[in-house]
Amino acid sequence: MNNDERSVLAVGGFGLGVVALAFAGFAISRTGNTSSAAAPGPTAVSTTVDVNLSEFAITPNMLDVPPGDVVIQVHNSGTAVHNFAIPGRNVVTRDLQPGESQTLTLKNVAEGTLALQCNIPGHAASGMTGMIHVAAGAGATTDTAATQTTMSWQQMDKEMADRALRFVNEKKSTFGGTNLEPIVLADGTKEFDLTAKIVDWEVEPGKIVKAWTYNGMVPGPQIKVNVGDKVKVVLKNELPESTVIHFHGIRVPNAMDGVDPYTQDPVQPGQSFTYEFTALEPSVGMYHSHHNAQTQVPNGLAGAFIIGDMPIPASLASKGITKVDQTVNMVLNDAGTIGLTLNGKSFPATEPYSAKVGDTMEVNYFNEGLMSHPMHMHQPVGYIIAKDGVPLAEPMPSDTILVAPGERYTVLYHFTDPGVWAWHCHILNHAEGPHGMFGMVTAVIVK
Ligand SMILES: [Cu+2]
Repeated sequence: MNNDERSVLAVGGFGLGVVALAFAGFAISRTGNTSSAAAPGPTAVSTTVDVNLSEFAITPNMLDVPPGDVVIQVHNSGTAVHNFAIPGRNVVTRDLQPGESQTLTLKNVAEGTLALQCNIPGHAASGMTGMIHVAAGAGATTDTAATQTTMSWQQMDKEMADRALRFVNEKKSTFGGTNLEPIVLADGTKEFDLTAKIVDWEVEPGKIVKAWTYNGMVPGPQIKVNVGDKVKVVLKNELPESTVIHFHGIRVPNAMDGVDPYTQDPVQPGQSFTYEFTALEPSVGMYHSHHNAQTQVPNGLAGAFIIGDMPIPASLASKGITKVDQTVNMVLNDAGTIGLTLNGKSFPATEPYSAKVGDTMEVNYFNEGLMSHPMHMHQPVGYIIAKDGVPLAEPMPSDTILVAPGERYTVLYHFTDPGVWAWHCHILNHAEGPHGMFGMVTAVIVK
Protein backbone atom coordinates (compact mmCIF):
# COMPACT_ATOMS: atom_id res chain seq x y z
CA MET A 1 0.00 0.00 0.00
CA ASN A 2 1.51 3.35 -0.93
CA ASN A 3 1.02 6.52 1.05
CA ASP A 4 -1.69 7.89 -1.22
CA GLU A 5 -3.74 4.76 -0.89
CA ARG A 6 -3.18 4.69 2.83
CA SER A 7 -4.46 8.23 3.26
CA VAL A 8 -7.48 7.38 1.14
CA LEU A 9 -8.17 4.44 3.42
CA ALA A 10 -7.72 6.55 6.49
CA VAL A 11 -10.28 9.03 5.24
CA GLY A 12 -12.68 6.46 3.89
CA GLY A 13 -12.72 4.06 6.76
CA PHE A 14 -11.20 3.48 10.13
CA GLY A 15 -7.65 3.77 8.93
CA LEU A 16 -6.74 0.51 7.36
CA GLY A 17 -3.11 1.49 7.62
CA VAL A 18 -3.54 0.80 11.30
CA VAL A 19 -4.95 -2.60 10.53
CA ALA A 20 -1.98 -3.35 8.34
CA LEU A 21 0.39 -2.22 11.07
CA ALA A 22 -1.49 -4.11 13.71
CA PHE A 23 -0.95 -7.26 11.75
CA ALA A 24 2.63 -6.58 10.81
CA GLY A 25 3.82 -8.95 13.50
CA PHE A 26 1.33 -11.55 12.46
CA ALA A 27 2.82 -12.66 9.20
CA ILE A 28 2.00 -15.87 7.45
CA SER A 29 4.33 -18.52 8.66
CA ARG A 30 6.46 -19.76 5.83
CA THR A 31 6.50 -23.40 6.49
CA GLY A 32 8.84 -24.46 3.75
CA ASN A 33 11.80 -25.81 5.61
CA THR A 34 14.32 -27.12 3.20
CA SER A 35 17.64 -27.57 4.92
CA SER A 36 19.31 -29.76 2.39
CA ALA A 37 22.69 -28.04 2.67
CA ALA A 38 23.23 -29.05 6.26
CA ALA A 39 23.17 -32.80 6.51
CA PRO A 40 23.58 -35.74 4.17
CA GLY A 41 21.09 -38.45 3.36
CA PRO A 42 17.50 -38.49 2.16
CA THR A 43 15.99 -37.64 5.54
CA ALA A 44 17.96 -34.44 5.86
CA VAL A 45 15.21 -32.52 4.14
CA SER A 46 11.84 -31.94 5.72
CA THR A 47 9.37 -30.03 3.61
CA THR A 48 6.12 -28.63 4.89
CA VAL A 49 3.29 -27.85 2.52
CA ASP A 50 -0.23 -26.54 3.07
CA VAL A 51 -3.13 -28.10 1.22
CA ASN A 52 -6.67 -26.79 1.12
CA LEU A 53 -9.77 -28.88 0.52
CA SER A 54 -12.95 -27.38 -0.89
CA GLU A 55 -15.80 -28.22 -3.27
CA PHE A 56 -14.39 -29.85 -5.31
CA ALA A 57 -10.72 -29.16 -5.43
CA ILE A 58 -7.46 -29.95 -3.72
CA THR A 59 -5.41 -26.72 -3.78
CA PRO A 60 -2.73 -26.83 -4.95
CA ASN A 61 -3.25 -30.07 -6.78
CA MET A 62 0.39 -30.36 -7.87
CA LEU A 63 2.99 -30.39 -5.12
CA ASP A 64 6.69 -30.33 -5.92
CA VAL A 65 8.89 -31.51 -3.09
CA PRO A 66 12.41 -32.84 -2.70
CA PRO A 67 12.95 -36.39 -1.41
CA GLY A 68 12.86 -36.68 2.37
CA ASP A 69 10.20 -36.09 4.98
CA VAL A 70 7.05 -34.34 3.84
CA VAL A 71 4.70 -32.70 6.32
CA ILE A 72 1.31 -31.95 4.79
CA GLN A 73 -0.93 -29.54 6.66
CA VAL A 74 -4.40 -30.29 5.38
CA HIS A 75 -7.19 -27.78 5.95
CA ASN A 76 -10.80 -28.14 4.91
CA SER A 77 -11.93 -24.66 3.90
CA GLY A 78 -15.01 -25.96 2.13
CA THR A 79 -18.56 -26.37 3.34
CA ALA A 80 -18.73 -30.17 3.14
CA VAL A 81 -16.81 -32.98 4.81
CA HIS A 82 -13.61 -33.95 2.99
CA ASN A 83 -10.56 -36.05 3.61
CA PHE A 84 -7.12 -36.17 2.04
CA ALA A 85 -5.71 -39.50 0.97
CA ILE A 86 -2.44 -40.65 -0.52
CA PRO A 87 -3.39 -44.18 -1.57
CA GLY A 88 0.16 -45.05 -2.63
CA ARG A 89 1.33 -44.53 0.96
CA ASN A 90 -1.81 -45.90 2.55
CA VAL A 91 -2.29 -42.59 4.34
CA VAL A 92 -5.53 -40.69 4.86
CA THR A 93 -6.72 -37.97 7.21
CA ARG A 94 -9.84 -38.49 9.24
CA ASP A 95 -13.00 -37.03 7.71
CA LEU A 96 -12.47 -33.30 8.20
CA GLN A 97 -15.48 -31.13 8.99
CA PRO A 98 -15.54 -27.68 7.38
CA GLY A 99 -12.86 -25.64 9.12
CA GLU A 100 -10.97 -28.60 10.52
CA SER A 101 -7.32 -29.31 9.90
CA GLN A 102 -5.01 -32.28 10.24
CA THR A 103 -1.30 -32.70 9.65
CA LEU A 104 0.08 -35.77 7.89
CA THR A 105 3.76 -36.67 8.05
CA LEU A 106 5.31 -38.82 5.36
CA LYS A 107 8.73 -40.17 6.30
CA ASN A 108 11.48 -40.71 3.78
CA VAL A 109 9.59 -40.09 0.58
CA ALA A 110 11.62 -41.25 -2.43
CA GLU A 111 11.73 -39.72 -5.89
CA GLY A 112 8.65 -40.40 -7.98
CA THR A 113 5.01 -39.43 -7.97
CA LEU A 114 2.17 -40.02 -5.52
CA ALA A 115 -1.49 -39.57 -6.33
CA LEU A 116 -3.75 -37.52 -4.05
CA GLN A 117 -7.50 -37.64 -3.66
CA CYS A 118 -10.49 -37.15 -1.40
CA ASN A 119 -11.97 -40.52 -0.50
CA ILE A 120 -15.50 -39.29 0.12
CA PRO A 121 -17.61 -41.06 -2.52
CA GLY A 122 -17.94 -38.98 -5.67
CA HIS A 123 -15.46 -36.30 -4.64
CA ALA A 124 -12.45 -37.57 -6.59
CA ALA A 125 -14.66 -37.88 -9.67
CA SER A 126 -15.78 -34.28 -9.11
CA GLY A 127 -12.21 -33.02 -9.25
CA MET A 128 -10.63 -33.67 -5.85
CA THR A 129 -7.48 -35.31 -7.15
CA GLY A 130 -3.86 -34.26 -7.40
CA MET A 131 -0.26 -35.35 -7.47
CA ILE A 132 2.93 -35.02 -5.47
CA HIS A 133 6.05 -34.91 -7.62
CA VAL A 134 9.09 -35.87 -5.62
CA ALA A 135 12.31 -34.83 -7.30
CA ALA A 136 15.77 -33.77 -6.17
CA GLY A 137 16.11 -30.03 -6.39
CA ALA A 138 12.42 -29.38 -5.96
CA GLY A 139 11.24 -27.56 -2.91
CA ALA A 140 12.11 -23.99 -3.73
CA THR A 141 8.40 -23.53 -4.25
CA THR A 142 7.09 -25.42 -1.24
CA ASP A 143 6.06 -22.40 0.78
CA THR A 144 2.46 -21.91 1.76
CA ALA A 145 0.72 -23.70 -0.99
CA ALA A 146 -1.63 -21.28 -2.65
CA THR A 147 1.09 -18.68 -2.95
CA GLN A 148 3.55 -20.75 -4.86
CA THR A 149 2.16 -20.77 -8.34
CA THR A 150 -0.69 -18.32 -8.31
CA MET A 151 0.48 -15.15 -6.66
CA SER A 152 3.33 -12.71 -6.54
CA TRP A 153 3.97 -10.95 -3.25
CA GLN A 154 2.49 -7.82 -4.78
CA GLN A 155 -0.70 -9.70 -5.57
CA MET A 156 -0.73 -11.09 -2.05
CA ASP A 157 -0.42 -7.62 -0.55
CA LYS A 158 -3.25 -6.41 -2.71
CA GLU A 159 -5.55 -9.32 -1.90
CA MET A 160 -4.90 -8.88 1.81
CA ALA A 161 -5.61 -5.15 1.68
CA ASP A 162 -8.75 -5.64 -0.41
CA ARG A 163 -10.09 -8.19 2.02
CA ALA A 164 -9.27 -6.09 5.07
CA LEU A 165 -10.96 -3.10 3.43
CA ARG A 166 -14.16 -5.04 2.98
CA PHE A 167 -14.29 -5.47 6.76
CA VAL A 168 -14.59 -1.73 7.32
CA ASN A 169 -16.28 -0.61 4.10
CA GLU A 170 -18.93 -3.17 3.23
CA LYS A 171 -22.40 -2.93 4.58
CA LYS A 172 -22.84 -5.68 7.11
CA SER A 173 -25.67 -8.14 7.04
CA THR A 174 -27.58 -8.83 10.22
CA PHE A 175 -25.87 -10.34 13.23
CA GLY A 176 -27.09 -13.05 15.56
CA GLY A 177 -27.07 -13.22 19.34
CA THR A 178 -29.43 -10.27 19.83
CA ASN A 179 -31.21 -10.05 23.16
CA LEU A 180 -34.50 -11.96 23.27
CA GLU A 181 -37.23 -10.05 25.08
CA PRO A 182 -39.37 -12.38 27.19
CA ILE A 183 -43.13 -12.60 27.27
CA VAL A 184 -43.95 -11.89 30.93
CA LEU A 185 -46.78 -14.12 32.08
CA ALA A 186 -49.39 -13.25 34.72
CA ASP A 187 -47.38 -14.84 37.53
CA GLY A 188 -44.21 -13.04 36.47
CA THR A 189 -42.68 -16.01 34.67
CA LYS A 190 -40.45 -14.93 31.79
CA GLU A 191 -41.25 -16.95 28.68
CA PHE A 192 -38.74 -17.21 25.83
CA ASP A 193 -39.94 -18.72 22.56
CA LEU A 194 -37.34 -20.46 20.43
CA THR A 195 -38.06 -21.92 17.01
CA ALA A 196 -35.40 -24.28 15.68
CA LYS A 197 -35.29 -23.98 11.91
CA ILE A 198 -32.92 -23.98 8.95
CA VAL A 199 -32.35 -20.65 7.25
CA ASP A 200 -29.96 -19.23 4.69
CA TRP A 201 -27.19 -17.49 6.62
CA GLU A 202 -24.48 -15.30 5.19
CA VAL A 203 -21.27 -16.47 6.88
CA GLU A 204 -19.02 -14.19 4.87
CA PRO A 205 -19.83 -11.79 2.03
CA GLY A 206 -21.48 -13.81 -0.71
CA LYS A 207 -21.14 -17.14 1.10
CA ILE A 208 -24.62 -18.33 2.06
CA VAL A 209 -24.93 -21.57 4.04
CA LYS A 210 -27.76 -23.59 5.52
CA ALA A 211 -27.66 -22.61 9.17
CA TRP A 212 -29.51 -24.54 11.85
CA THR A 213 -30.81 -21.73 14.00
CA TYR A 214 -32.86 -20.65 16.95
CA ASN A 215 -35.16 -17.90 15.65
CA GLY A 216 -33.28 -17.61 12.38
CA MET A 217 -29.96 -16.32 13.72
CA VAL A 218 -26.45 -17.55 14.57
CA PRO A 219 -25.70 -17.58 17.40
CA GLY A 220 -29.21 -17.95 18.80
CA PRO A 221 -30.61 -14.93 20.63
CA GLN A 222 -29.20 -14.10 24.05
CA ILE A 223 -31.44 -15.10 26.93
CA LYS A 224 -30.77 -12.97 30.00
CA VAL A 225 -32.65 -13.20 33.29
CA ASN A 226 -32.15 -12.27 36.93
CA VAL A 227 -31.48 -14.56 39.86
CA GLY A 228 -34.87 -15.65 41.20
CA ASP A 229 -36.72 -15.32 37.90
CA LYS A 230 -39.07 -18.10 36.91
CA VAL A 231 -38.12 -19.06 33.37
CA LYS A 232 -39.99 -20.86 30.60
CA VAL A 233 -38.26 -21.74 27.35
CA VAL A 234 -40.67 -22.97 24.69
CA LEU A 235 -38.88 -24.90 21.96
CA LYS A 236 -40.67 -25.41 18.65
CA ASN A 237 -38.90 -27.84 16.34
CA GLU A 238 -39.13 -27.01 12.64
CA LEU A 239 -35.95 -28.94 11.80
CA PRO A 240 -35.92 -32.08 9.63
CA GLU A 241 -34.80 -34.14 12.65
CA SER A 242 -35.43 -34.33 16.38
CA THR A 243 -33.70 -31.95 18.77
CA VAL A 244 -33.60 -30.93 22.44
CA ILE A 245 -32.11 -28.01 24.37
CA HIS A 246 -29.49 -28.46 27.05
CA PHE A 247 -28.79 -25.54 29.39
CA HIS A 248 -25.02 -25.73 29.71
CA GLY A 249 -23.68 -24.27 32.94
CA ILE A 250 -27.17 -23.43 34.22
CA ARG A 251 -28.48 -25.15 37.36
CA VAL A 252 -31.81 -26.78 36.45
CA PRO A 253 -33.82 -29.76 37.74
CA ASN A 254 -32.73 -33.00 36.09
CA ALA A 255 -35.95 -33.25 34.07
CA MET A 256 -35.03 -29.93 32.41
CA ASP A 257 -31.46 -30.93 31.48
CA GLY A 258 -32.33 -31.59 27.85
CA VAL A 259 -30.62 -34.92 27.27
CA ASP A 260 -32.80 -37.45 25.53
CA PRO A 261 -33.59 -40.16 26.38
CA TYR A 262 -32.43 -39.70 30.02
CA THR A 263 -34.43 -36.63 30.93
CA GLN A 264 -37.03 -36.33 28.16
CA ASP A 265 -38.09 -37.73 24.83
CA PRO A 266 -36.55 -36.17 21.76
CA VAL A 267 -38.59 -33.27 20.43
CA GLN A 268 -39.55 -34.57 17.02
CA PRO A 269 -39.98 -32.47 13.88
CA GLY A 270 -43.18 -30.46 14.25
CA GLN A 271 -43.34 -30.93 18.04
CA SER A 272 -42.83 -28.44 20.87
CA PHE A 273 -41.43 -28.79 24.37
CA THR A 274 -41.47 -26.39 27.30
CA TYR A 275 -38.54 -26.14 29.69
CA GLU A 276 -39.37 -24.60 33.06
CA PHE A 277 -37.07 -23.75 35.93
CA THR A 278 -36.12 -21.02 38.35
CA ALA A 279 -32.90 -19.10 37.78
CA LEU A 280 -31.15 -20.04 40.99
CA GLU A 281 -27.58 -18.75 40.63
CA PRO A 282 -25.63 -16.10 38.74
CA SER A 283 -24.42 -17.87 35.60
CA VAL A 284 -22.66 -17.39 32.30
CA GLY A 285 -24.11 -20.33 30.45
CA MET A 286 -25.11 -21.51 27.02
CA TYR A 287 -28.11 -23.22 25.57
CA HIS A 288 -27.55 -25.66 22.76
CA SER A 289 -28.77 -28.83 21.15
CA HIS A 290 -27.88 -32.13 22.83
CA HIS A 291 -29.21 -34.28 19.99
CA ASN A 292 -26.90 -35.13 17.10
CA ALA A 293 -24.88 -32.38 18.71
CA GLN A 294 -21.76 -32.74 16.56
CA THR A 295 -23.86 -31.57 13.63
CA GLN A 296 -26.61 -29.48 15.19
CA VAL A 297 -24.44 -27.28 17.42
CA PRO A 298 -21.71 -26.32 14.92
CA ASN A 299 -24.43 -25.78 12.33
CA GLY A 300 -25.72 -23.02 14.59
CA LEU A 301 -27.97 -24.33 17.37
CA ALA A 302 -26.30 -22.52 20.26
CA GLY A 303 -26.69 -19.27 22.18
CA ALA A 304 -25.76 -17.43 25.36
CA PHE A 305 -27.80 -17.85 28.55
CA ILE A 306 -26.90 -15.30 31.22
CA ILE A 307 -28.25 -15.06 34.77
CA GLY A 308 -27.47 -11.85 36.68
CA ASP A 309 -24.43 -9.58 36.33
CA MET A 310 -20.79 -10.37 36.96
CA PRO A 311 -19.27 -8.36 39.82
CA ILE A 312 -16.17 -6.28 39.03
CA PRO A 313 -13.27 -7.23 41.30
CA ALA A 314 -12.30 -4.32 43.54
CA SER A 315 -8.64 -5.05 42.86
CA LEU A 316 -9.07 -3.91 39.24
CA ALA A 317 -9.83 -0.33 40.31
CA SER A 318 -6.07 0.27 40.30
CA LYS A 319 -6.13 -0.61 36.58
CA GLY A 320 -8.85 1.96 35.95
CA ILE A 321 -11.57 -0.69 35.77
CA THR A 322 -14.52 0.36 37.89
CA LYS A 323 -17.47 -0.14 35.57
CA VAL A 324 -18.42 -2.03 32.43
CA ASP A 325 -19.27 0.16 29.43
CA GLN A 326 -20.38 -2.66 27.16
CA THR A 327 -20.72 -6.43 27.25
CA VAL A 328 -19.95 -8.59 24.23
CA ASN A 329 -20.85 -12.24 23.96
CA MET A 330 -18.34 -13.95 21.68
CA VAL A 331 -19.46 -17.39 20.52
CA LEU A 332 -16.66 -19.38 18.88
CA ASN A 333 -17.30 -22.00 16.22
CA ASP A 334 -15.12 -23.93 13.82
CA ALA A 335 -17.21 -26.67 12.20
CA GLY A 336 -20.45 -27.60 10.53
CA THR A 337 -21.99 -25.36 7.92
CA ILE A 338 -20.94 -22.27 9.88
CA GLY A 339 -17.21 -23.07 10.10
CA LEU A 340 -14.47 -20.85 11.52
CA THR A 341 -16.46 -17.95 12.89
CA LEU A 342 -16.93 -15.39 15.63
CA ASN A 343 -20.64 -15.04 16.45
CA GLY A 344 -21.59 -16.93 13.30
CA LYS A 345 -19.60 -14.66 10.97
CA SER A 346 -16.31 -15.13 9.21
CA PHE A 347 -13.99 -12.17 8.48
CA PRO A 348 -14.62 -9.80 6.73
CA ALA A 349 -18.31 -10.25 7.64
CA THR A 350 -17.55 -10.26 11.37
CA GLU A 351 -18.97 -7.48 13.52
CA PRO A 352 -16.57 -4.62 14.26
CA TYR A 353 -16.71 -3.33 17.83
CA SER A 354 -16.20 0.27 18.95
CA ALA A 355 -15.03 1.75 22.21
CA LYS A 356 -13.55 4.92 23.60
CA VAL A 357 -10.22 5.31 25.33
CA GLY A 358 -10.91 4.65 29.01
CA ASP A 359 -13.79 2.26 28.32
CA THR A 360 -13.97 -1.22 29.72
CA MET A 361 -15.45 -4.01 27.61
CA GLU A 362 -16.68 -7.15 29.27
CA VAL A 363 -16.38 -10.16 26.99
CA ASN A 364 -17.99 -13.52 27.59
CA TYR A 365 -16.25 -16.13 25.46
CA PHE A 366 -18.25 -19.26 24.69
CA ASN A 367 -16.78 -22.11 22.69
CA GLU A 368 -19.46 -24.06 20.82
CA GLY A 369 -17.01 -25.54 18.30
CA LEU A 370 -14.99 -28.73 18.16
CA MET A 371 -11.54 -27.21 18.78
CA SER A 372 -9.86 -24.98 21.36
CA HIS A 373 -9.22 -21.39 20.32
CA PRO A 374 -6.65 -19.02 21.89
CA MET A 375 -8.43 -15.68 21.63
CA HIS A 376 -6.11 -12.71 21.40
CA MET A 377 -7.02 -9.04 21.49
CA HIS A 378 -4.23 -6.74 20.38
CA GLN A 379 -3.03 -4.17 22.88
CA PRO A 380 -5.03 -4.29 26.12
CA VAL A 381 -4.24 -7.13 28.48
CA GLY A 382 -7.49 -8.78 29.47
CA TYR A 383 -8.34 -9.66 33.05
CA ILE A 384 -10.13 -12.97 33.37
CA ILE A 385 -12.66 -12.42 36.14
CA ALA A 386 -14.72 -15.61 35.85
CA LYS A 387 -14.36 -19.15 34.56
CA ASP A 388 -17.57 -20.88 33.50
CA GLY A 389 -19.55 -18.15 35.20
CA VAL A 390 -17.85 -18.50 38.60
CA PRO A 391 -15.94 -15.40 39.74
CA LEU A 392 -12.22 -15.96 40.34
CA ALA A 393 -10.81 -15.10 43.76
CA GLU A 394 -8.28 -12.90 41.94
CA PRO A 395 -8.52 -11.70 38.33
CA MET A 396 -5.95 -13.31 36.07
CA PRO A 397 -4.23 -11.15 33.44
CA SER A 398 -4.02 -12.74 30.02
CA ASP A 399 -3.67 -11.37 26.50
CA THR A 400 -4.34 -14.76 24.92
CA ILE A 401 -7.08 -16.86 26.42
CA LEU A 402 -7.40 -20.50 25.42
CA VAL A 403 -11.08 -21.37 25.29
CA ALA A 404 -11.78 -25.09 25.02
CA PRO A 405 -15.05 -26.47 23.68
CA GLY A 406 -17.76 -25.97 26.31
CA GLU A 407 -15.77 -23.41 28.31
CA ARG A 408 -16.76 -19.86 29.13
CA TYR A 409 -14.41 -17.10 30.21
CA THR A 410 -15.47 -13.64 31.32
CA VAL A 411 -12.78 -11.09 30.57
CA LEU A 412 -12.48 -7.32 31.11
CA TYR A 413 -10.52 -5.28 28.55
CA HIS A 414 -9.68 -1.68 29.38
CA PHE A 415 -8.79 0.43 26.34
CA THR A 416 -5.89 2.83 26.74
CA ASP A 417 -4.90 3.70 23.15
CA PRO A 418 -6.87 4.68 20.04
CA GLY A 419 -6.69 2.71 16.82
CA VAL A 420 -8.02 -0.34 15.08
CA TRP A 421 -7.03 -3.25 17.27
CA ALA A 422 -7.29 -6.68 15.76
CA TRP A 423 -8.99 -9.37 17.80
CA HIS A 424 -8.64 -12.95 16.61
CA CYS A 425 -8.01 -16.58 17.29
CA HIS A 426 -4.26 -17.10 17.42
CA ILE A 427 -4.26 -20.45 15.68
CA LEU A 428 -3.02 -18.76 12.56
CA ASN A 429 -4.75 -21.02 10.10
CA HIS A 430 -8.01 -19.96 11.74
CA ALA A 431 -7.21 -16.31 11.04
CA GLU A 432 -4.95 -15.33 8.17
CA GLY A 433 -3.74 -16.93 4.95
CA PRO A 434 -2.22 -15.87 1.67
CA HIS A 435 -5.49 -14.22 0.63
CA GLY A 436 -5.62 -12.18 3.84
CA MET A 437 -7.47 -12.41 7.09
CA PHE A 438 -10.38 -14.80 7.27
CA GLY A 439 -12.39 -16.79 9.76
CA MET A 440 -11.99 -15.97 13.43
CA VAL A 441 -10.94 -12.34 13.12
CA THR A 442 -12.58 -9.07 14.04
CA ALA A 443 -11.35 -5.75 15.45
CA VAL A 444 -12.12 -3.17 18.10
CA ILE A 445 -12.03 0.41 16.88
CA VAL A 446 -10.94 2.55 19.80
CA LYS A 447 -11.45 6.29 19.50
CU1 LIG B 1 -9.09 -21.02 16.39
